[in-house]
Amino acid sequence: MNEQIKPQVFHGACPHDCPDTCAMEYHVVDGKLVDVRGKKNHPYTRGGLCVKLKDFHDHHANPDRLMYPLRRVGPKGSGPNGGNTFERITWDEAIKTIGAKWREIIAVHGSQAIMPYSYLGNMGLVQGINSGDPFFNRLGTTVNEKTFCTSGSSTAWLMTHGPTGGVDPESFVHSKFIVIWACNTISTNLHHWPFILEAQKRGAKIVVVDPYRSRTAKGADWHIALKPGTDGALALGIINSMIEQGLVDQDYVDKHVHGFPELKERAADFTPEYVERVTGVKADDVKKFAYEFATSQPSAIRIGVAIERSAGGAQASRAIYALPALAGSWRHVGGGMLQLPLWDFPVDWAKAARPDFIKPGTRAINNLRLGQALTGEMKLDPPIKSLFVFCTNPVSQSPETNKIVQGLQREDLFTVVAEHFITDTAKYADIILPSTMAGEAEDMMWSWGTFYLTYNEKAVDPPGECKPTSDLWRLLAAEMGFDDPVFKMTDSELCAAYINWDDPKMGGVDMDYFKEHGFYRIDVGPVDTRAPHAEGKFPTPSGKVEVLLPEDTKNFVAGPFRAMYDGDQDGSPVDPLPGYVAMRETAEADAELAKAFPLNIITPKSHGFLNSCYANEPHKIRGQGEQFVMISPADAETRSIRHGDPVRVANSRGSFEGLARVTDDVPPGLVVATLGYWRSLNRSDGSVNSISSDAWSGLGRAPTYSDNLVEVTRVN
Ligand SMILES: Nc1nc2c(c(=O)[nH]1)N[C@H]1C(S)=C(S)[C@@H](COP(=O)(O)OP(=O)(O)OC[C@H]3O[C@@H](n4cnc5c(=O)[nH]c(N)nc54)[C@H](O)[C@@H]3O)O[C@H]1N2
Ligand SMILES: Nc1nc2c(c(=O)[nH]1)N[C@H]1C(S)=C(S)[C@@H](COP(=O)(O)OP(=O)(O)OC[C@H]3O[C@@H](n4cnc5c(=O)[nH]c(N)nc54)[C@H](O)[C@@H]3O)O[C@H]1N2
Ligand code: SF4
Ligand SMILES: [Mo]
Repeated sequence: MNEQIKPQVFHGACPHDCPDTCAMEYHVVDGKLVDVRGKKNHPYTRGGLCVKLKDFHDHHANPDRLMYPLRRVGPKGSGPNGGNTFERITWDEAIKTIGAKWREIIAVHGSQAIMPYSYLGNMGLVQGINSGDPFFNRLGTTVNEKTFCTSGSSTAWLMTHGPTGGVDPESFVHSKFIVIWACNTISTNLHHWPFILEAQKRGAKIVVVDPYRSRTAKGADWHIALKPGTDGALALGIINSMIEQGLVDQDYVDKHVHGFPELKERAADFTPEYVERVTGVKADDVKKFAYEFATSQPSAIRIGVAIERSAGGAQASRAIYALPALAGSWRHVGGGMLQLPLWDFPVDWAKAARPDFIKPGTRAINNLRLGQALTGEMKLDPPIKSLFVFCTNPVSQSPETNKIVQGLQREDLFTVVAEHFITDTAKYADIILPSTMAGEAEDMMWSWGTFYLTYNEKAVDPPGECKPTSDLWRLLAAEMGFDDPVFKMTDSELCAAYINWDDPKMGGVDMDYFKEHGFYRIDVGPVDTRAPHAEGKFPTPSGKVEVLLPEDTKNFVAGPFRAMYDGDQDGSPVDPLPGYVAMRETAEADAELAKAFPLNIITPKSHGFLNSCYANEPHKIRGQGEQFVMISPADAETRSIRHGDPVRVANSRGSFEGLARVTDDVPPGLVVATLGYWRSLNRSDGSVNSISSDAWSGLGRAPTYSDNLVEVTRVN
């Protein structure tokens, strides 16, 4: 950057699906984005961005970026890598083509034959995941139920604690015993780490519960390496041991926990010895954890998303959520549980997603079942004839991607993808629409990892013919003849409209405050004195932590991301108590399957990518390394695999290839391959989601990414 010229500085908010929601600065010279930095005066970001975003301005200028609308020419599959061939068209042609095609489909099949498909590729209220809901709900399309992430954890949380954020991540500096449970903080929640280290400096012990030695496990004082998917048994074992050792804060439990006697009975079977057999964690360690967690107050748990990714994930979450209440941790500043601060945000989700536009009886299709929906495996009347994808890349990120690819290749499917790049998904589109990046459009960012609401200014004009997502809905609404006021609002007006300014948590600030300061910490109480449940006050029907649910509680799917839609809830009965549910794919459940595919695989986030973003940039791939498969020395030896060998990971759903990393960071029986790599850029046309299953994990219809068996072989 030329230091001579003083840049113009604009407020930025990282748009990614990341708990940190960094406050940024866009530096602009002569209308060009020359630098993007972390905001120094932000108490959480503290001036630093992560390795993914440290050259965000270059990302905006990536020469591979989509600049113009494209239309497919020739038959499907006639382009590179089995994708389509495209030619440039105008926006006018693109919108008219979409309108004409949709009118045709609606005339024959009805509007539910069209399905939007989006996720948190952009989290913004104006440009992100839910931004299309008002338009698609008005059009009467199938509702896209979104449960990629945290739906199991959130369903369990709402059942147990009600809609409140829990411990402030910044209050962790006051904790004395910090448990990071199924979270790889150093890679996925980087800006929380300094608060944890500060607590450590003040005497706290850091414990990581993770099946393999992640970066974060390596940085902890104590790594508890349990078998994946056995968290429910471990948590119930800790409860059992707390009771046996007389460590329960009975006064807190009597006042603020509903169902303790029943939970005690449930936990009775989970003796430390039994738990050792199930989880692989030594009985003495279970007892030690129970003792230290209960006596080192304040104790706090940071739960990660990965907890929900196996059959019993949400049931395990409920058991973990009980721990701070039994230990009385909630009494203290920095004690309790951090799930998602998002529940406290004064966002008007109903205004943002307009569920009132949904006609009664409209169906919902879950985003993890895209392959089934497109291939006809899911019986649908009408079938899906058009798919509109934005802010997500299902061919990389959804389970059972071979099935999705098969569906996307249907000649009779009209697919539109709004994107930055020709991704693994976009390459199968009929129409591709070029989208703006964060510095090019105005937005308002909530957070699922901090209590800051962050404003994102438009710093530069979009390059080429890129348009903000919000423009899509204006253009398409005009094309489809909708004149509801929401489709005529500017981005500034939408930013303002989606916030409940009268909520006391907004502290009387207004849009002008954001334009001046860029961010605002919602008023949930000061970091250094905040103990939201010292006196109970849980926002549940009983006002208590509900470890025991009313008998008639039904499975429901939680979270604002599912379009606030209540028409298609599951309704299946729920175990009134937390519990341990074994994984779906195990030797016990299916000996034949386990014989063919003896290894369990987990596919956590890559350090150097943000989901599938950046995984097409050569320098980012160099930093992260090509797709690798971590395998234990014992499992490598029996398969004649040496460090660095190309290997194939396969099961009946598909396969992918990567380089073996033989390491005792993973225990025998387990392999680890991180997520995000594009299948088209991998050694073979496959990724970690070629082998994953589209089975739900139970409560909240969460995915089962950690609950899959595979075999690994050397590729000659
Ligand atoms: N660098 C980077 N950061 C990211 C993302 C990214 O792609 N890259 N993605 C963002 C998104 S969308 C999300 S949801 C968050 C997720 O962030 P995290 O919650 O940290 O999720 P993961 O990295 O998938 O998994 C965290 C850890 O859980 C472990 N794990 C897997 N299965 C189990 C299990 O059954 N039990 C236990 N106890 N542990 C298990 C994994 O080994 C891993 O080390 O990260 C966000 N931040
Ligand atoms: N095996 C396995 N699979 C997983 C997971 C796992 O742990 N293991 N994790 C799951 C989780 S937690 C999640 S959250 C999902 C995430 O899945 P996705 O949300 O699909 O993940 P991203 O790769 O971030 O996809 C975002 C896409 O949106 C595009 N995009 C970004 N901003 C914009 C914008 O403003 N406009 C438009 N039009 N496009 C934009 C990006 O270019 C990118 O291609 O993946 C899930 N898949
Ligand atoms: S991806 Fe996360 S850590 Fe990186 S800049 Fe964005 S919010 Fe911050
Ligand atoms: Mo996620």
